[in-house]
Amino acid sequence: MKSFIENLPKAELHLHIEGTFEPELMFEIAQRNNIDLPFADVEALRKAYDFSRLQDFLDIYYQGMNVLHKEQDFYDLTWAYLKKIHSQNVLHTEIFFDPQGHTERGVAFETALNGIHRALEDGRSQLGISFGLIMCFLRHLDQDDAMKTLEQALPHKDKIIGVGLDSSELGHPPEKFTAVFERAKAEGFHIVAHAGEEGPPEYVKQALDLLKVERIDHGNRALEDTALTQRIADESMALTVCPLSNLKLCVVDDLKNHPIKKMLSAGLKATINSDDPAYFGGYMNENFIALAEAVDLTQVEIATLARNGFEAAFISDDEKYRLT
Ligand code: ES4
Ligand code: ZN
Repeated sequence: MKSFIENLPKAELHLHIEGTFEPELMFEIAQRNNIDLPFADVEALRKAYDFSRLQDFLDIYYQGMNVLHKEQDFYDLTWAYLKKIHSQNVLHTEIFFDPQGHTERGVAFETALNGIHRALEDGRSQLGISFGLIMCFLRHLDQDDAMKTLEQALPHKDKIIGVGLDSSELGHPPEKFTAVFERAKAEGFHIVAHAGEEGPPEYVKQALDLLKVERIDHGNRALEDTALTQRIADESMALTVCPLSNLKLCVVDDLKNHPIKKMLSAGLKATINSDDPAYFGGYMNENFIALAEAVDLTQVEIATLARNGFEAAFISDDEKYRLT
């Protein structure tokens, strides 16, 4: 089963590039930028990765990205991720970045964008990995701030394929961002949003009805609403599910209780993704393997989950055919 998963061609659709920041690289970049990390060493930092909810993680995640200042820092971060997934037979990746996490500390939008994008281009030419880049709005900030961020992206439509919504979910429903997503859609961006990770089914409905999402990031709590679950299945709306993230952030108490089989048997187009692999204990293969072992996935179920990743990707049918 392990080698079946390792050999399977995979597509990743839910990955925060700032969440791939391994402690070793974080210390290296902190040192060359003369920044003091509030942890003595790599081991002390890893020990802090003990979360009981999303916000516990986000506090450490934003602290970690503070050491990123130069374009090369963003390049190195992205290149390390691409090398890693290349070793795991990931052929296509659609990654998120959080521009406001950088612009609000004085790093230019283009510094982050160009560093990440240049590495993605090199990943395509040197490793054969195709990609899409999606920028997320931080939902704990207000809609005006998101709108300014969208305006910064407009000259870069050749590099950014979509917009998403992430950060603290509870208390920040999708409806807060209706206008900025309407604008983004009119400008031709693909639309996704985190919904139903910690937030109630109502937030998933708002993501569908108000933001007009094309995929739901996480979506676990949609299962609490039977009619909503049926609707998501009927619309072939993909869920980007993140098993090790769900475990580490206590969205599930045990991987054995992960709802992936319920999702599949309800007819939902579930995909498997790593979310923030440096913080949650694994990249694509580790997510597939841990989940398969915990809930006893069959080879057919594993292959379905991997195929769903390509089907739900923002690529042409020709490209899907080439990759699968
Ligand atoms: C995130 Cl797992 C998750 N949820 C919401 N926002 C995020 N940003 C980075 N990882
Ligand atoms: Zn996420």
